[in-house]
Amino acid sequence: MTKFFHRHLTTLCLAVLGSLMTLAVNAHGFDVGDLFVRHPYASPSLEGVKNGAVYFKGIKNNGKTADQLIGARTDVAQTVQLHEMRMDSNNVMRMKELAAVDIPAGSEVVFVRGQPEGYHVMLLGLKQVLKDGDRFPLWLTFKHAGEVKVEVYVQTAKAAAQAEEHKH
Ligand SMILES: [Cu+2]
Repeated sequence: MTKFFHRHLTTLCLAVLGSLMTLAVNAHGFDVGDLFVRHPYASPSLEGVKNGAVYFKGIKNNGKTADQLIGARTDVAQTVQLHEMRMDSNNVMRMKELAAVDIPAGSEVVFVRGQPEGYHVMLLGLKQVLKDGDRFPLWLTFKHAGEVKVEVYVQTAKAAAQAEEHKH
């Protein structure tokens, strides 16, 4: 009886520990110079699908000078591009490659998934399937702050965002 109770308690403790760890991994970020890259994440990819995208909760510029995101690379894709998504006059989402994304001084630029308009880092020619729970490194290059290696968390889209998953 005591043994059973003890085991039960251990399971409970592990469960609590597990949820604390989940809390800890839900928020992650990377500093580079005056910039803070908040929570890089990507959608899981399906077998045979060659494209993916990386998002950020935001890239914040705590400095007094504007910066620009000018490039990105990762080993999981052949080509990485900076993309802007915009709704055209026919309400069709269009994706455009950008040479740079402005990160103005004192502000945070949002790169979240599931928004009709915004930015993302496009992964073209995926070399591996991105599975929920996977992590992979991504290098971001900023004009002034330089290069930073961030860790991208692969995670399933929230229900509300799923309809917005883009394909191209
Ligand atoms: Cu794209």
